Amino acid sequence: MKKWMLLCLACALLLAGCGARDDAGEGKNYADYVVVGFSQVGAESDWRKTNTRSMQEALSEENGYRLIFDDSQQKQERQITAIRNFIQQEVDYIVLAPNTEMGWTTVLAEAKAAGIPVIIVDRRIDVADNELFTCWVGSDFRKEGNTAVTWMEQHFGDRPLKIVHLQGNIGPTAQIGRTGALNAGLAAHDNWELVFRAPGDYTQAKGQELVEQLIRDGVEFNVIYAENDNMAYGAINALKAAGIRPGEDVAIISFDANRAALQMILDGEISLDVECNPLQGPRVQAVIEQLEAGKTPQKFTFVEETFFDADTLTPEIVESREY
Ligand code: GYE
Repeated sequence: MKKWMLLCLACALLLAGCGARDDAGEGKNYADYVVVGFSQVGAESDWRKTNTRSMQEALSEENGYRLIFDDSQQKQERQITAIRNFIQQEVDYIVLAPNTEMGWTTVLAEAKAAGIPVIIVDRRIDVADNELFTCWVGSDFRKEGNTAVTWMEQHFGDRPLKIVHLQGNIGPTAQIGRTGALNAGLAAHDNWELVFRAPGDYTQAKGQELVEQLIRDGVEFNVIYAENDNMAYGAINALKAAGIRPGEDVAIISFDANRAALQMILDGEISLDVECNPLQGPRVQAVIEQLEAGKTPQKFTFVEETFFDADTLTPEIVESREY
């Protein structure tokens, strides 16, 4: 082997050795990072996947974090197990996107006893003692639902509505708020009739299945109120397969406002999409930075949200949409 080749080989071995020096990489030790355990609901929707990505990007090694990610597959028991694992691993912070509101007291008391701050994101938790968590960052789901109901009042007027309601899984704040608003709308309007309601668990497959079944059963309807975009996509597929025109024969009301759904507004298939902002990573990062600096973050922070329909949406907005 030539001299320069030997030199290169020696350098390569040296570099490989450096990389293996510790498992935190780049010569850093675990202690150099802020370690965060994040218990995520699942990967049921595009919103959720964007939310996970936002958290991973903000709490990255480049930014000084070690993120331990756990996907609970929409099961609260799995989230409780994940939190106990985080406590055992002595993480610096726990971030929890709760699947449901109820049932968190015991495990959060364990985190508190271990001295680990808990930041709640997205949906809220219902605990008697709000000192069990440090703060919450998320959306005002009832307001989102109210936005949809007001829009329906203004756009449908006296028209008789036969409404199909696809709910999320039962129990999370997102479902409670969006369902609560529709219930208020139903109670306030004699021309609004609920012809079907069932949980579609926020998934496209379940949304499609439910609407296919309704069509097979011969149920008549002219509005679908889907509590997220993925269920709306499934519903639209089912309608089209049966020769029913979304946006013409049946109006679609949805939540989240992912880019693909906004495109469907431009295409005339979705009538209204109420925005729900999944980009919570930088907000959680800001909260942790405040805590690291010994400051007290605001207890509840609502993210800003809007809505989109054919009157307000432009192709430029769709193109520039981050998710
Ligand atoms: O609307 C839905 C997701 O909690 C805001 O959960 C979130 C909801 C969101 O799966 O797509």
